[in-house]
Amino acid sequence: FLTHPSELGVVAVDFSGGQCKPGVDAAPNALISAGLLEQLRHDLGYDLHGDSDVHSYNDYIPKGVPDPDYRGMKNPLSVSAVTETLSSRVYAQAKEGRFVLTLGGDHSIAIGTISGMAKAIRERLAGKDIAVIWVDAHADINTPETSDSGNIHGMPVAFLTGLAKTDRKDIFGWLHTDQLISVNKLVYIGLRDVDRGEKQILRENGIRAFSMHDIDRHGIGRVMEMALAHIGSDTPIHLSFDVDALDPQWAPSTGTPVRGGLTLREGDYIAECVHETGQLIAMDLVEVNPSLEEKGASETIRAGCSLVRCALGDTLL
Ligand code: 5AB
Ligand code: MN
Ligand code: MN
Ligand code: MN
Repeated sequence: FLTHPSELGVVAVDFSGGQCKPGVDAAPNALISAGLLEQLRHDLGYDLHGDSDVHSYNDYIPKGVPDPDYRGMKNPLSVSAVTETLSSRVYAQAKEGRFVLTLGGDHSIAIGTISGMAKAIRERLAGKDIAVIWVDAHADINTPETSDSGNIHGMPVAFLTGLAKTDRKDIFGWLHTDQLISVNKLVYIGLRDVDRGEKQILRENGIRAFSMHDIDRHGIGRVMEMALAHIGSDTPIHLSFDVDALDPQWAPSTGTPVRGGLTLREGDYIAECVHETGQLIAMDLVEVNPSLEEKGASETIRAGCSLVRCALGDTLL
């Protein structure tokens, strides 16, 4: 599905407005300083394009205008403006036929990355839909109405599937159907903290989800077989990896940690399996927050680097 499989469009998004804790905006720099891009270039042989240093997405936040809550959403204008710009930057990289690697930032940025990929692939591959594998402790499918927190990082999937909409052009009204994904091509892995309203949305839409319970029962090997079988071999895959899918033992520095998560090896295994399909076209790594649980920050960053390397084909042999 890629015309230049060894070229990487790197998008570094220093944005934290989808939630309330500062620090997640520092993750792209921390990951890059830890040597991630150098490893991809030197050890894995990728040609890097895009942002090798961090371009500030905060420049796209509308200045000098208030950003009041809208239908309970916090920072709606800012998140909408940043993700709209991000969407077009991801689209531009994907149109070149490159793999797109996005380093977040909080998970609201997936509204930009996935919409950009969906549109580019539809244009490049005669209307083809992309599939999304969402690895997370959370389902991030709240609508503004079901969300208790109002934090948009808990809502990206609702906007991307068209389950949530607004009639405000400046609040995600820029999302058009060619940028949306189908609920049938969405698979969750690692869920363990899903809100009541989200459970109803998952049920009503028949969305495929593998919770930690399923991983305990079947093992990660069988779960990956089932997840990939659901997607099928003819569909490009966007992997959106929230570091909080990992157990806090491996990734303590994140805004909404939940105990009982994936081991680092299970996380790496998910990334390796998706790589092996040859269908992977994009990855997001989000929710690393080096300023939380500072003693664990370097471990969390190391875990994040490992997940990205595995998704991009780092194998022992
Ligand atoms: B994350 C919660 N469901 O909506 C909400 O980290 C948590 O991107 C969302 O997965 C967590 O606020 C968002 C309670
Ligand atoms: Mn999460
Ligand atoms: Mn998330
Ligand atoms: Mn989180």
